[in-house]
Amino acid sequence: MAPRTPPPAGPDRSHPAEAAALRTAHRICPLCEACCGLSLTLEGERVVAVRGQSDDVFSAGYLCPKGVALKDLHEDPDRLRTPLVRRDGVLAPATWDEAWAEIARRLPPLQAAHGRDAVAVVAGNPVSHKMGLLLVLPALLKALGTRNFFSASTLDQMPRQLVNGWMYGHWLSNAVPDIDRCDWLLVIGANPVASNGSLWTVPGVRDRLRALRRRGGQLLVVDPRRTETAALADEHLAVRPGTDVFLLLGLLHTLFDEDLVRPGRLADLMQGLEAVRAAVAPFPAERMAPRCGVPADTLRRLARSLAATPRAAVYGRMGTSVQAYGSLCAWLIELLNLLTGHVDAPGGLMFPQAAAFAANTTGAPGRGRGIVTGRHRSRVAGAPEVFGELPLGCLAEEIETPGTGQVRALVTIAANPVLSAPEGERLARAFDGLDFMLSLDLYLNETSRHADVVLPARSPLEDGHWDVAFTQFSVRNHARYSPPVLAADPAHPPEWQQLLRLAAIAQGQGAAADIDALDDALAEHALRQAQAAAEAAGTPGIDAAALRAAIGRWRGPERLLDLALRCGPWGAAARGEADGLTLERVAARPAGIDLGPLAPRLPELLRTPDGRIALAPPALVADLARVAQACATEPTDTADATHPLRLIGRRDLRSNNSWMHNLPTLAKGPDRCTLQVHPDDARRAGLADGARARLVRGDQVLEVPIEWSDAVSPGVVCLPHGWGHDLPGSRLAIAAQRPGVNLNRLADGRERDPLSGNAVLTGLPVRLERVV
Ligand SMILES: Nc1nc2c(c(=O)[nH]1)N[C@H]1C(S)=C(S)[C@@H](COP(=O)(O)OP(=O)(O)OC[C@H]3O[C@@H](n4cnc5c(=O)[nH]c(N)nc54)[C@H](O)[C@@H]3O)O[C@H]1N2
Ligand SMILES: Nc1nc2c(c(=O)[nH]1)N[C@H]1C(S)=C(S)[C@@H](COP(=O)(O)OP(=O)(O)OC[C@H]3O[C@@H](n4cnc5c(=O)[nH]c(N)nc54)[C@H](O)[C@@H]3O)O[C@H]1N2
Ligand code: SF4
Ligand SMILES: [Mo]
Repeated sequence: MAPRTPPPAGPDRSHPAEAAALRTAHRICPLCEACCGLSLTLEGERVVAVRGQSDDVFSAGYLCPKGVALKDLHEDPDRLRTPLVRRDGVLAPATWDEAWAEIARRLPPLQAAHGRDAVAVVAGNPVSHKMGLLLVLPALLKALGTRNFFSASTLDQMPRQLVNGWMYGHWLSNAVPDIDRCDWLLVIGANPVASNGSLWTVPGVRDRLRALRRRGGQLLVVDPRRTETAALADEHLAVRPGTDVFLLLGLLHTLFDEDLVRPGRLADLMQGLEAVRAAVAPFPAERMAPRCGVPADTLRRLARSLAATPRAAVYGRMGTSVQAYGSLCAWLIELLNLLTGHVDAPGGLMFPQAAAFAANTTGAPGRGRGIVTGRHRSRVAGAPEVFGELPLGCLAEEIETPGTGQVRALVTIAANPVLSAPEGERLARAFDGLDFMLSLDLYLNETSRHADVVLPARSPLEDGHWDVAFTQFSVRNHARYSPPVLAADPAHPPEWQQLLRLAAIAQGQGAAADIDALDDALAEHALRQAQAAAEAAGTPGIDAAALRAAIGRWRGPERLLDLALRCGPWGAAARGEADGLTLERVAARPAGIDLGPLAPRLPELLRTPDGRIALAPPALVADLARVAQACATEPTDTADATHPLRLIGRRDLRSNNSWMHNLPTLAKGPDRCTLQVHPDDARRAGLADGARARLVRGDQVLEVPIEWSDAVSPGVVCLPHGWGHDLPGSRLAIAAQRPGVNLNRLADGRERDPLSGNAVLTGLPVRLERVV
């Protein structure tokens, strides 16, 4: 991959005095899944420049404008530096002691009076990027003991996790396209050139896609919009929003129909092939084509190419996930790859092997407990728990509906559901009805403005960093750790300590609990788990006393990381103290340690009870009944005459979900919150390019600027999510200047994929009206 580093506004090195005062620090970017290595130039405690770290073993110098904006984020005067506590209805700055005292005064009595489920937790997207949050959140959830746990996963990737779990035995056993060795890549419902990849940690993806084509490979994109990724492709297929299940069934049916099923090396590991054949039999390409808008001969041609190309992969993401058929889509995509022999094969889809924290790497190889869902259900809708979570689309009704188990208190952790979840306006009203709300956030924003106490996170540059989640989805195995770049105010506790203190309060230990003791208990717990995993794996036992002493130089998440590295596949426990990975050894190499290209991991990775790949999980096969039912009606472009258009989303390189809109370097440039409309539809509605229009769904109306664009298909309109920064009580001065509108006011929390609970966020039925 060729490094691509935009020229930063660098320091003047010709001036000796200035050059002497400068230092550089390596830092992994925590903002998106690409996990780029950045090189920061610092003068004292001031960030002077941000560049891509060209010798980074993983990202080789790539970065995007958001990485550069870490400087803006650090300096943003609106970023919270002290806690806020509501007094007489107003959120005012408070000391940490005052904030903890207020939480201790209000939270435990609510638990005592109304039960553990009365406190709900919402964890947002940045949790998966911060080791201090991700590694300590389980301790908080255990202390709270609530079933009402929600996260951004049910606005996003829960279908894929569920399918991973059912087929391979672990939620996070997620195969990623082995892009650098791939010759044919079908991208469905993803726009990695703008998003920088998802469940696929692949920095510099644009150059890697270009390289694929340069070596004679083919890139195909299935998307209702001709995206930045589609613009690079050999072929763009404009699928009708929400109809991928038909397209995928048409492809899979063709594999059986034309005798193209070749599972190859994995055939003996697979279980359920005949059940799949029977299940897809009613869905031939010719019958599916009119429903998805892609001709049958194209579907057949694609299926043949996939089967005939030795190094090929189908990659599906967001667009296929946030649909009513999200889990079916994830399953069918996996089947296409498996049945053509492209899983666990170089150039196809491969399973990363993370150096630390990967559950599919620990314990007995090749077999496990598998997953279960539905251990409990949401109180109002009866939605099943999946991966310990309830659907975020259920949160509003859980707060609003009286009765035993009603949610009366809420903790949001790096989450902004007022903008990112369905029915934002309703959620905001519901939050005002809570007895207590606590937000851990960087900002006073659309969600945290409802809180009674807001606890600020430190600037990311003040935390150490290891990607707990994304090393598990990376295109190459590697180990990189960044120590804190800048010193934090000692009075400002890191988030892991905030979570531990909160856990202590929830357990009745009060606000003055001994955090060091809780931290020690956390490490002891992890040590016991590591011991149990080693025993289950039958590997040489772990000497707990020696390990405890070895990791003792670290505290908090770093200690857990050192332990996980030592006990991981490249760790000192397996490879000896002299050669194995330890945090010290990783930290000594700021540009990272390359652990090589992805290597085959089946059957070792499997954690299903029978040690096989479950091709036909019964719940997924049964869910095809919904598709059969839909196929019983005539295919139409529009289901609803009053809402003839379909609304889809859009990501922009300079934006990140519902935040970062307050950072000057990202906020400049053209308005990003525009509604793209095909010129034919715009003319029909009498809407000029640049005009304002009313975007209507039921009784919800958004007034939006129109942007004519033939990148969207006729009948499709496209608006980014995460906007709507004009709500009173937020403190986001720059974002408020061009607030945009909240797309998710048009989403409906009841519209979900029934198996995973994932929200439907694409293909929303809407109409356009002129502003009069
Ligand atoms: N219509 C529509 N809706 C969508 C999507 C879509 O494509 N279309 N995408 C969905 C997806 S994929 C996701 S993941 C969700 C994301 O939705 P959320 O999980 O709500 O995440 P963000 O919108 O990124 O908001 C992150 C919040 O965390 C705060 N924050 C940032 N960094 C930190 C930190 O280090 N510590 C703390 N404590 N707080 C921090 C930010 O200020 C912000 O309040 O949105 C979903 N919503
Ligand atoms: N710059 C930037 N980067 C980000 C984020 C961000 O907000 N901004 N968010 C981060 C997060 S949390 C995530 S989860 C990832 C997501 O990363 P991706 O999965 O790449 O998500 P999107 O970029 O939203 O791409 C989804 C694509 O699906 C298309 N689509 C919509 N409906 C349908 C449909 O019915 N069928 C098909 N086939 N396609 C459809 C959309 O037009 C869009 O091009 O990005 C991450 N990276
Ligand atoms: S691509 Fe993602 S990880 Fe890389 S600099 Fe941009 S935001 Fe950071
Ligand atoms: Mo996401």
